[in-house]
Amino acid sequence: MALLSFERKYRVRGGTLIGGDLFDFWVGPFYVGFFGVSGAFFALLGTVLIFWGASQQGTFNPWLINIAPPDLSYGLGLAPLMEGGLWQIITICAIGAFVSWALREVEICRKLGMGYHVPIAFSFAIFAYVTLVVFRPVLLGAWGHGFPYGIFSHLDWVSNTGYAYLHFHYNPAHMIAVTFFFTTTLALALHGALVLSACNPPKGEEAKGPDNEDTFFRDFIGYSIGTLGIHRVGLLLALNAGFWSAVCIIISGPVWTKGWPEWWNWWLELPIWPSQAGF
Ligand code: UQ2
Repeated sequence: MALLSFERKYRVRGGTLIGGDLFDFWVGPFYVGFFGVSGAFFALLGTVLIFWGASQQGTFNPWLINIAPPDLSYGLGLAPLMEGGLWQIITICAIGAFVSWALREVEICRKLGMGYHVPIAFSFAIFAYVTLVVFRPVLLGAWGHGFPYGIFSHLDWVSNTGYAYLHFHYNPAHMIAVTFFFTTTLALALHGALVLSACNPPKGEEAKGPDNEDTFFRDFIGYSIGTLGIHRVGLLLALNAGFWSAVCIIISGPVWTKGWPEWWNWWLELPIWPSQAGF
């Protein structure tokens, strides 16, 4: 559809969640809405605060900037700006920006009469982030359990947190999450390769369609999941990757405080082993 007639059909009033007509407009190609304004506000404020924090610490080296959460001794209280308070405000800004972004997606879905799949998918990513910096710190009783905002510093946090449980790869939910991440890349590689192989032929050759795509996989493994189905599987795999990531970190500490390798002792304690039955 030509852009102008497309705009007449879809650049329509309504669908806003709050604010009514007040922010119901576009800036260039971008729909604004109340959540475009709130998103820009939180994103800008959070970014400015990161750079202001960096200036107070004396480095703008992007590898070394580090906005750390408060010391554990502050518990769930407020900390002075340069002792984690900045991290607390930036965390509020980040959550405000992420949630605004998701709700702006919802408003666009409503305008266009589409399903809410995209904002629901994004909400899983937000959920994983909030689990790291709010849910788990609250359950453990201190904001200091959140991760620091910095390139190397957050890597150090991941490493330290992993070693605190001796070997994080023995975390069963981590195993499930990793499996979903890998399967997501498998599915996307299959899908991307299949679509390009059919729809992007060399110059002069005709493009093939879904019949060829189906036939390739029926010849290959006796089954094709179909053009709609592959997207359902893809969404399911990706959402599960994010969800089990959140589960694997929320159970580390609040549920299980020992090393993860030891969790597997339940296997040796099953009543199927002679030693367990007293033989
Ligand atoms: C498919 C299909 C597509 C695809 C792909 C398949 C025509 C364009 C990739 C094949 C996918 C299968 C068999 C499922 C893979 C499942 C997992 C968990 C990796 O059949 O229909 O549409 O892109």
